[in-house]
Amino acid sequence: MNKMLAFPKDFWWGSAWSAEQAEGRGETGKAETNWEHWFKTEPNRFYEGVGPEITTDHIHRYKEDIQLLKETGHNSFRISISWARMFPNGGVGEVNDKAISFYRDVLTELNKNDIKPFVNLFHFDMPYALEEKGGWTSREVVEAYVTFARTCFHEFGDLVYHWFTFNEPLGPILGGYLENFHYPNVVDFKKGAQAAFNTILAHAKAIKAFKELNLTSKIGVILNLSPTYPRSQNKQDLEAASIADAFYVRSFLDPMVKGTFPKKLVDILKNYNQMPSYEEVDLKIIAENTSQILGLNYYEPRRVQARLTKINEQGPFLPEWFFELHDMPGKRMNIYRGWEIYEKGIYDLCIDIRDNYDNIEAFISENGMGVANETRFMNNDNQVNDSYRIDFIKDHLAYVHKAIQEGCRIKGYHLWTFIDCWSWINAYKNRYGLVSLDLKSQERTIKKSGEFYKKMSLANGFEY
Ligand code: BGP
Repeated sequence: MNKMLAFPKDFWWGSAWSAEQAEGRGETGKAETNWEHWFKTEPNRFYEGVGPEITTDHIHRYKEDIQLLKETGHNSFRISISWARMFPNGGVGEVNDKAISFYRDVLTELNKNDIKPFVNLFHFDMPYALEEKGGWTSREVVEAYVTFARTCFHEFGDLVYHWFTFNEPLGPILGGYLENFHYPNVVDFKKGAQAAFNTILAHAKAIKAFKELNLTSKIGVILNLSPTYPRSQNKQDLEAASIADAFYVRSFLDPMVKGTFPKKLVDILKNYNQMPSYEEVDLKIIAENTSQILGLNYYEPRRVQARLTKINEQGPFLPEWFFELHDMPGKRMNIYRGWEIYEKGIYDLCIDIRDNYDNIEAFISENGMGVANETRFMNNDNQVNDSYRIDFIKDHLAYVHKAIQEGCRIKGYHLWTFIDCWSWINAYKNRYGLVSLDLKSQERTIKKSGEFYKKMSLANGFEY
C-alpha cells in the first residue's frame, strides 16, 4: 500500500533557471556575453543553430510567469543575475539603472506572491570583454566579479531570501579547459586549475563582502556533485574512484564549504607540476569565508574503474590519466540526455554532506529530466502528459525524504526547470520544464508534472 511521504514544515518547493537561459536580451542594455560571442563565431556547435538570443523571453513576461510559478506550487524560485546586464560596459564601470529596476521588479513581484527568491550570481555567462581578459584565469576578472557581487547585495539585499556565488563552478572549468563544451574551449589543465582556484577565491571574496553588509539572508554555493562509485571493491578501482572524486567532487566542495583543499588533489597537482599560482593571503581569505548554505545539483552518478589502457604521458595532462569511466552493464538511462538515472545517488550525496561537511544546511538545488520531442506526449489540449517526469521526481524525492529521516538538513527541492528554457549547446533539444513552451507563439502550458508539483507542494508531500 502507498504511504504518505510528508516533508518538514516550510520545505522549499521550487525550481531554478538562469538569466542567459531564460531572460532574452530585452531593452535594458546588456554587454555581449561569452555565450553570445561563441554563438556568433561558431553557430554550428549549437543544436539546430539556436543560440542564447532565442529564449523564454522572461524579461517581457515575468509577471505572467510569476503567476505560473504560483499555479505550479512554487514557494521558492532560483534566478541568476546577468553580470552583462548589470554592467553593460564590458562588465565593469557604471552600473545599469535599467537592470537594477528590472531585477527589483522581478524580486518584488516574487515576494508579493510569497515566493522566496533564491539568487545566484554566476551561472556560466559573463561579459565577453572579461572573457577576453582571460576569464577566470585573470585576477582582474575576480575583482570585477566581487564588485558585481557587492553591487547586487547592496541593490537587492532587502528582497533576496538566499544568495549563491556560483552555480556548478566545475562546469566552465571542465567544459572550457578540458572537454570542449564551454568557452574558451581549449585543452589546458593548468589554465583550468588557475581558473578553478580564482573561482574559489572569488567565492570567498564575495562572501567576505556579503558579511560586511550584515544582511539577514544567507549565502552559499551551488555545486554539481555526482557521487563517485568504483566498479568493484578491489584496491585499484577504489583508488581510481577516490582520485576521480578528488578532481570532480572535493575540488570545489572542500574549499567552498570547509575552507581547505583536498590533500590528495594537491599532491597530484604538485607531482605533475599543475599547481595554480596564488598568494598566502588568498588561502586565509578562502579559509575564513566559507558557505553558510549549500545547494546540491544532482543528475547522475559517476562510475569509475582503474585504467585498463595505458595513457600517453607525453600528451596534455588530464585527470583521466588516473582512472576511466566505467560503463556499468544494466544501468538505467535517460536516453535523450545520455545520463544515467540512479535515484539512490541523491541519498548518498546527502549522507556525505551530513557526515563529512558538518551537516551544513543544504537543499537539492537542481535535479531533473530532459526529454527530446516532448510534443509526442501532448494531449488534445496541448498539454504534455509527462508521467515519466512525475515518476522521476517522486523516485528522487523518496530518497531525499529518507535522508531527512536520517538526520540530513535538507531544506528543499528545486527542479530543473520551471518553463522549458534554452540550454548550453543543446538549445531546445531536451525539455525539462514543468511548463512547456511553444517557441513560435511563446505560449506557455502547464504540463501534467506542473499540476502534480502544485498538489505535492500544497500537501507538503506525496503518496508513494
Ligand atoms: C545544469 C545547469 C543548468 C541546466 C541543466 C541541464 O548543469 O546548471 O543550467 O542546463 O544542467 O543540463 P542540459 O541543459 O545541458 O541538459
